[in-house]
Amino acid sequence: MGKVLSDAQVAQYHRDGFLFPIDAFSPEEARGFRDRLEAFERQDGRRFGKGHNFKPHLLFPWVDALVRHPAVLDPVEDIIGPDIRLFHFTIWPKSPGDTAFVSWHQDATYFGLEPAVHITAWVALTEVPVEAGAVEVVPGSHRRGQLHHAQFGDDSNLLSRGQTLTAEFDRGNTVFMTLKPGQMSLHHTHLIHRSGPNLSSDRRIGFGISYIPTSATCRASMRQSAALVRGVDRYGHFDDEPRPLVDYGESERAVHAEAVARFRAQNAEQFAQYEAAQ
Ligand SMILES: O=C(O)CCC(=O)C(=O)O
Repeated sequence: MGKVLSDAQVAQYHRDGFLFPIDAFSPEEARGFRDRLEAFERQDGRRFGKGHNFKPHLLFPWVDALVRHPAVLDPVEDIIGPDIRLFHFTIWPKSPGDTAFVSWHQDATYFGLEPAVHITAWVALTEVPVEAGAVEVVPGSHRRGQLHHAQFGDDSNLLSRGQTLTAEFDRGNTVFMTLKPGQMSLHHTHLIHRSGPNLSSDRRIGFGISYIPTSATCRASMRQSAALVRGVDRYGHFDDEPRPLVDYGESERAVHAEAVARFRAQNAEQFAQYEAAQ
């Protein structure tokens, strides 16, 4: 038995590459998160979306608190151990009726992490039924390791590089990770997954929070930053990121811009190396 997951759940994660639903927050708390996010969107005059959806935990103290919340971190710790850094964070919003989708992919493809032990906690801020474009996964596919991807330009694809799996895989046995507001799923960095457009009448919003054990390294030539969210770091592979003190403050925006620029640079480098190796 781990902190919160049973031995059977941990074994299930290792066998299938995903686990859901996990109750993290109450529906009221999830509504509160959504309200704060949407209040900021109104104030900012734009909605979160592709190109503008990375690392919000560096901008907003309430998001920083969420990514460190035991309800999220305890199940993560049960899988990757007690010393945890937050490597990446993507807000995944889909409006009703728009064409936004996510192509079949494995998260590890351009992350350059070694070993590939990265895990994503996907926290639902809204209802996520199948028709809203729930994340669809291929059970056990993480055990195949890194598979071949190619880049396809499509503005509706929420993946920044439009990376799409080209390897063959079994589509006959997929699972939709449907969630209620406040629930979350966990998935492995090699798990094959995607999501379709939102055909429901409400927005579908998820926080994709990607954690690594502090022992993991990143191959990038530019040193990366990653927030230490639990435990201690005996390795020093990443620079720390300061925690935000006020919503969208000037120094918060500067820290965020620098961290995102570093992430984009490493992502571009991994992509170039990946392409050159094909
Ligand atoms: O939210 C989505 O539709 C896709 C999420 C995803 O690809 C991820 O969290 O890795």
